[in-house]
Amino acid sequence: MDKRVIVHVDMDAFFASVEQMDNPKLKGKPVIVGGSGPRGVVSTCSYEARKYGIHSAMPMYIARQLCPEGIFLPVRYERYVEVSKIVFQILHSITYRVEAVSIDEAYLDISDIDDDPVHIVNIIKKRVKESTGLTLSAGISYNKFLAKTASEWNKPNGLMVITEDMVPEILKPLPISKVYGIGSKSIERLNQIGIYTIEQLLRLTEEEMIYFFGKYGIEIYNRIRGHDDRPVCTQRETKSIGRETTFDSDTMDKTFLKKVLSEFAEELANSLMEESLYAKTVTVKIKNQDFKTHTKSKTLKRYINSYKEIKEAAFEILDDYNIEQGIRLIGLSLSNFTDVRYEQLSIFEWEKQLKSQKEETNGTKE
Ligand code: TTP
Ligand code: MG
Repeated sequence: MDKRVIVHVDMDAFFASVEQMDNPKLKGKPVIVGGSGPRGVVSTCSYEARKYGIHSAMPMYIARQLCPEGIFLPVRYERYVEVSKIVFQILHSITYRVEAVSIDEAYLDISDIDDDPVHIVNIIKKRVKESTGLTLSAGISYNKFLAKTASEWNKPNGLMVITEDMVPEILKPLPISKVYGIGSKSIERLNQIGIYTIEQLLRLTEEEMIYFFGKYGIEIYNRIRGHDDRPVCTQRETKSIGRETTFDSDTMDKTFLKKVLSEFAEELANSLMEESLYAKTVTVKIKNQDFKTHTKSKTLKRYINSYKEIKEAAFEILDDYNIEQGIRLIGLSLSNFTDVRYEQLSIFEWEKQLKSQKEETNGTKE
């Protein structure tokens, strides 16, 4: 197999950075985001606060003791989701091969993009900075484990490449906790026999690895030697997405039903865009006065993702439906997905576009 090009990106001090962006007075200050109750813990804190020894999962009262002058803020999860969506849209504009690991972390497989990976990552960083004001750290390598190791290398705002010739030397000093697949129980057992670093772990034989890690032994044995075949999973768990509503009173009014369907179509189109998916099957669900449910589906010749196309397919289904009694509920759903690229601009086109946007903005300011 040809060597892959895998990128791992992770936003820096994510929740705290969003707070600092939304309130610039907080920039450069120790900001701690977390639970406010008596048993609240730190979700995260700004790099300024990390200097005081504060970190995620630490009880808030300890953080207050360590840094009384710190700015302690509650978690505004919805706001972070909003920002996360913008970041993921940028990632999806580069490739559809994006695996979301968490709200602020993703893997990208850019093996099929014929461009310098560092250039691509710099474009991602630049775009994220321009759209959200935030920085991220990125790692580039030929598998997931090494890409993640690289992104953690020089946070914040880091960019690190791990090439084959750097392995395993670069991994040797790292603590065993950095190896994906080694849980806290195994760490404890290994520490007990004096193994703390990857360098020490590299001395174990395959049999010994199996003894410590069971069926994952060989996987971990290979991983610390720079072999990791885990794919970047873009596969959707989602089999269908849909919206439905029950009316206060039953209706036979087609114009009204179409209005409801077009609202649903708009929401569903947005969801597809966010996840860079296309759908091929459109289904309208109707529950009648007599509580009988009818579902009518239409599988199209091609994959669609726009509001207009979804709406038109939904209207066609409704037009074919003979309304004989009052309708209690109507729903619209999409299934049969593919994650083909959606109108992906090449990186160069995209840079051109950014440049012209900038010129336009500059122009209007003058
Ligand atoms: P992380 O990426 O682990 O942390 P971070 O982005 O704050 O900092 P870093 O620069 O080291 O990447 O987690 C992302 C967000 O998830 C983080 O901003 C807050 C949230 N989070 C919790 O709520 N609890 C936790 O224990 C951790 C680790 C994270
Ligand atoms: Mg992060």
